[in-house]
Amino acid sequence: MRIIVTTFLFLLFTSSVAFAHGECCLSRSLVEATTSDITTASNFGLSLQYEYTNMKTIRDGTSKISHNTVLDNVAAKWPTTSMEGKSFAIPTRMIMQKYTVLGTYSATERLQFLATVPYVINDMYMRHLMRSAMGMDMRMDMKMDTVEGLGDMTIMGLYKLYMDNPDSPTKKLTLGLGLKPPTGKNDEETASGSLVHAMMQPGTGSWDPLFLVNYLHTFSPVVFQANLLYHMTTEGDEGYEFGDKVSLDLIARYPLANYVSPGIELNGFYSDQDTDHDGRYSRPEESLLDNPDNTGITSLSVSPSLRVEIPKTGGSVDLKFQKPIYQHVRGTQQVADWSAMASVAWAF
Ligand SMILES: [Cu+2]
Repeated sequence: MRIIVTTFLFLLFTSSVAFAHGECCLSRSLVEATTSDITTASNFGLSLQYEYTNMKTIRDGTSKISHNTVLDNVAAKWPTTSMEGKSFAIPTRMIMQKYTVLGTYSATERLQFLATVPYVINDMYMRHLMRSAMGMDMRMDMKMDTVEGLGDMTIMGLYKLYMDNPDSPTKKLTLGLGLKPPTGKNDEETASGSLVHAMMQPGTGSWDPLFLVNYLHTFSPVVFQANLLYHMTTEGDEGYEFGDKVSLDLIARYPLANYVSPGIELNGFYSDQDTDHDGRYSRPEESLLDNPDNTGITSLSVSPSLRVEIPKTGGSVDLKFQKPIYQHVRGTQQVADWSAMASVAWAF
């Protein structure tokens, strides 16, 4: 039973779908972790997860806007001729991949520690609009060099404040306090020597506290959970400060058969506007992405999931698909169209 519960916890924990810094956060895995029964795990746990996020759509507020319309609007504001010419770049597609290793350790019946270590691979395709000094316009598509590396890890302590039954709680309240140290690089540069977009960097450069509240309630056989995570961002060492992030996840899981559990989630997410204190990442005249005015989002997503336990072992496999159903952005931003996640977990 312990093994199953632990596995269940891991699955929840590991069924994380992450977006770019803008749309979601590195601490996303923690949300998933704490929405699981991970807090009842008795020993150690380990999991490896893979996430794939596809971003293509550009939104202006809540409306979709085509890539070329964004460029048309920029071109319309430029002077017909200018001495030095003009250029403006927008993202046309971004693919974010992330591998995360997650470990948990139960210190006491009520206190548990967890840590996540991500490795990120970010690819971006962009379209450039250029106007020559003579007033000739040209559009050109290009792919940026891949940015990859260790991301920001997270460590967190989880304390079970209330359980109706310590052995197999049907009601449980958990509080979490965590820290995200800046283990990922945030000063990756392009071939031309300028800083890569802040949102595309593997790390943020900041030490951020994390606060979490999780409530689990079982209406047998369905397990419901509500998870609230507040990621209080601080200024990074390069002067860039990502906006504070709040996520609220509502989760229902239904054990259909012995080893199979489908689930459904509603994921609410809010991210405040970024601030580029020293202006090192900002080039608002030349790039849609490098402009803190185009940061901050409110979104709502739906995520069907499926967990399959490997019989007679502490192992399990989890699959999840996340589809945003509402996105409101500040300014004009590229948003996530969908994400997919797969993970393998072991409980010991
Ligand atoms: Cu780019």
